Amino acid sequence: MFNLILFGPPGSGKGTQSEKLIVRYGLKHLSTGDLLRSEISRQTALGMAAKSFMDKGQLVADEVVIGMISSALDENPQAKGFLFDGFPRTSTQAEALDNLLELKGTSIAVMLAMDVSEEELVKRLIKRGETSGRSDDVNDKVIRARITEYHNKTAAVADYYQQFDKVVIVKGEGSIDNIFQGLCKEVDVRLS
Ligand code: B4P
Repeated sequence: MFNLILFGPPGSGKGTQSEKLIVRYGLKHLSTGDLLRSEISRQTALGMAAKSFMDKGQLVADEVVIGMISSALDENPQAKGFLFDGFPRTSTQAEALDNLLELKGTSIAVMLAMDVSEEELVKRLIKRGETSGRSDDVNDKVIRARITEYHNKTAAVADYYQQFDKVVIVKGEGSIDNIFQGLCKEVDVRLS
């Protein structure tokens, strides 16, 4: 199995690049943001509880997202590998993921961390908010809160994988295709 984490702050392009990477490498895409939005649109109890955090730009509780990922791993026993998008976002989530993968006899091959300036992140998210209907993209205050959550809780996840020498920083600004080529280069070295 080849398991990859696509890492970066909100708006760094994780969702955008994941769509392209799963097609190229045949990986199963697991986005906790997408899974949570699907729960919200189906108005499940989990979705309604998550929405109150997401609307404020805060992270959803670790147990909730770890439970979702655990179920998704069990539901895809035939996958040739997973692309984790937006997960793990805390050190607790990272440790839980390692344990879940170990139970399946596999591990994370690499974390590709997308580097994008804060100014560019805010610009992209405000632009997406004009058309996406996403409640967490519409105002500057919530966008800034998401970036603060990233610095306070998520950035440390890169340190966690750094101790195992699994982090590669990739340029996240420029054209979508150029960024994709940079990501593929890193995947290809590890697959060959
Ligand atoms: P996510 O759904 O993970 O979304 P994101 O961080 O906002 O965006 P992403 O980086 O995927 O950006 P995208 O490609 O869309 O999280 C949403 C919320 O869910 C979180 O705030 C949190 O509350 C909750 N959540 C999710 N996972 C969680 C977890 N594990 N634990 C706890 N809570 C969790 O790109 C953004 C925009 O930029 C798009 O409009 C795109 O078109 C544009 N763009 C992309 N690449 C570009 C480029 N190269 N140039 C210009 N624009 C570009």
